[in-house]
Amino acid sequence: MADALIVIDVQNDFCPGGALAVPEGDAIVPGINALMDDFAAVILTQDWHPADHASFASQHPGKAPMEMTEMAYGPQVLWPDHCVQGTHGAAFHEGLATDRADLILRKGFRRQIDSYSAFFENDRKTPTGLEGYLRTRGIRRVTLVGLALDFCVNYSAVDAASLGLAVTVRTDLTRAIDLDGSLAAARAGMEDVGVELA
Ligand code: VGL
Ligand code: ZN
Repeated sequence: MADALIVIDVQNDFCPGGALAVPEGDAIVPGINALMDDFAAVILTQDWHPADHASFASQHPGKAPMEMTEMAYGPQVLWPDHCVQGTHGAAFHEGLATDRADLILRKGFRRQIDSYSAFFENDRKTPTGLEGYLRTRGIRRVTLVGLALDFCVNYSAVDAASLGLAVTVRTDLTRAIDLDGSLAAARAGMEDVGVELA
């Protein structure tokens, strides 16, 4: 049975100095690189937004980053502009061993829908295609690492479990944003659906 390592959003904007910096986001890079050789498949995800993405507070007059808004699909956190397509902030951290990746999956490219998960966008319906990729490669077990634990790693892990994959999150190779208790909620939510937090 083939196992995949899914590396979530290890991009400059989520590392110290970036637009949506996760504390110590860069500290996990050497450990992620070292893990890659243990897996039959390595998949990198890349948050990849148009400059006018609806998840950006800048698109909502009177709103500030980290406030909430209502999208067609429900509540949505408003973020600082980040991971804009083609920018340095959207590029992978320069230390990440990107050559080892079999697949680079971009997400969040539809202006009206954010996409935390590597499997389904935030409307919880629009697929990214990753499910089919894994299935057709015969991959039934995935290990997740990357940024941020309480948003994109969390949503990806819960979706992977809901698709029947065996899911491990190497929490030592993640870091969190921790917005209003989001980290504790994410840990509990992952454990509820059988994600192994290692
Ligand atoms: C992420 C917020 C907005 C993440 C992406 O990678 O966790 N968080 N876009
Ligand atoms: Zn984003």
